[in-house]
Amino acid sequence: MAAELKEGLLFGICNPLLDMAVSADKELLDKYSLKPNDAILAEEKHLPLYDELVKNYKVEYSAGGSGQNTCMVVQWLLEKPHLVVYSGSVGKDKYSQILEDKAHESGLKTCYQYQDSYPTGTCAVLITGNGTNRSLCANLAAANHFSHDHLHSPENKKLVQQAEYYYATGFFLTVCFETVLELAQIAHQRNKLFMMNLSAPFICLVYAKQQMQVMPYVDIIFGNDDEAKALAKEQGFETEDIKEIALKIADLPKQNTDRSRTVVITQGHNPVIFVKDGKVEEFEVPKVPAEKIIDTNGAGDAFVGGYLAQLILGKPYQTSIKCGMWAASEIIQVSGTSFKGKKYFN
Ligand code: 26A
Ligand code: 26A
Repeated sequence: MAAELKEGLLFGICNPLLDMAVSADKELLDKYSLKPNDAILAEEKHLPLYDELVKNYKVEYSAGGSGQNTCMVVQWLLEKPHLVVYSGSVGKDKYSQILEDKAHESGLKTCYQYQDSYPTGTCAVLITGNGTNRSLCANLAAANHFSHDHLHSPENKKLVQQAEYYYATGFFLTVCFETVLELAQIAHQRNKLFMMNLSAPFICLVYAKQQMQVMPYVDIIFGNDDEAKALAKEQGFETEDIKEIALKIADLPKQNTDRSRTVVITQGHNPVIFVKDGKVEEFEVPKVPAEKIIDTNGAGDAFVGGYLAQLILGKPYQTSIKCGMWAASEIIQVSGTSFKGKKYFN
């Protein structure tokens, strides 16, 4: 089946980051005013955190960045090399080499922009609660210097124009809104699916304006319950009920009215909420025994990867959700955001 799939059919964009994961405690979270489950941008006050991790903790370094995680999962599941093209900005250093090696090992085609004067971005991953909580604090560095013209070279333009599916994380709105909007408009003109992730509560709050400007182009939106609640609060939905919120997100203005917006909200071990054509459905999450959970870092990204792989194969959404849950359950049973080697059989 995968043999018939065309190279470059999914184009993804996000911040490529090297994850620095540690097993942490409340004291460390408190010291840097971090919540147990969150994803934020590092501010001035967070910068000493990275040195502190290196000095006082056992750091596990691994390829991360939300969008690259998702794109690699799609590659692992569909196997044929270069089905997915991924872009974002990195430095010319050891860290970007790790990210690139990992990406290429998965079969992902990278279309990185390389920065001369900035190091590759990193993300502190503080694991607490026996693996069930992860606090992410990203120091974007080179990733923040992605420039809009990167995708305008003849070579990269071709990569963008050949895609059948587009995926941008909400995280990338903090870096280059123009590029997200342009990809959304290209997808629209070409009548291809444009998909996004809410990515983090702060995106739904601080970047609400950009998020709402691009939302009319979004055919499928992914997110978790915390993000959905943040969006609901910011948009004045006046409800904290995830199903109601999901229905309202589906009903936000849409450019292409020929197909409705699909909304997929994950809630950790609680059911996945799915909205399509004005109908809301719940999907139970298979239990993962507490002793098997190593860390939930990347669970949401893997879910999206599993979902997209089945979407690309033309499978019904029920299969997409099942595969998303399966990929997420694999990720939470390993450290980091990789599970290469195992295969999903429907
Ligand atoms: C702009 N921010 C805050 C971010 C991120 C991010 N990826 C892109 N931009 N903050 C955390 N991540 C990544 O999310 C993955 C887990 O879902 C981490 O690098 C981690 O691999
Ligand atoms: C934390 N616990 C107990 C969990 C999970 C989980 N599945 C089982 N137990 N936390 C996350 N997941 C899976 O990852 C997706 C994205 O968060 C679920 O499939 C969830 O939809």
